[in-house]
Amino acid sequence: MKKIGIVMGSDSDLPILRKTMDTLASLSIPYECHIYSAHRTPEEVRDFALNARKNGFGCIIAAAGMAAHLAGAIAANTTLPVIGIPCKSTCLDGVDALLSTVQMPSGIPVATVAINGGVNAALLSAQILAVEDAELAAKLDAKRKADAAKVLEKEAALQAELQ
Ligand code: RP5
Repeated sequence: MKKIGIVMGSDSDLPILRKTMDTLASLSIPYECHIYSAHRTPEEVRDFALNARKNGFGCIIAAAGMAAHLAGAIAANTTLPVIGIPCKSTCLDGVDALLSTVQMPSGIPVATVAINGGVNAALLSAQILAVEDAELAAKLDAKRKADAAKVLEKEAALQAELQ
């Protein structure tokens, strides 16, 4: 199976990426996780992206806050799918990072998930790998069924309480 590459702009983003790693681990998907910043370590970001395909990655998740250029900078140097997570930092509630990540110019796409959307980034990367992996697709189906069952249990508990 191809690996998922996870890159975050700062260790202050790590709590969000822990959810990404946990979700990938729950699906037995291999990943690597790195701290590289589009602004503070641009050379490392470029090298990672340029070599990602030959290094066995199938998809890259890039998380950053503030003027979040990390996902776009990675996407500029690879044709692997790139998923951007806008991270909420101290100002503007993460809307700064959301707009910086989602508003890519034509030709260089980034699939942007919700602000702090670490879980969905992992699930979307899994769905990308599952296009060519029936076993992984079956795991994703099973997870959705389990998630639905949990909601219906809560619904049943609520209805019992309200009677
Ligand atoms: C971004 O700036 C990082 O991704 C982080 O979300 C934000 C703040 O970084 P630190 O100042 O906490 O290192 O590049």
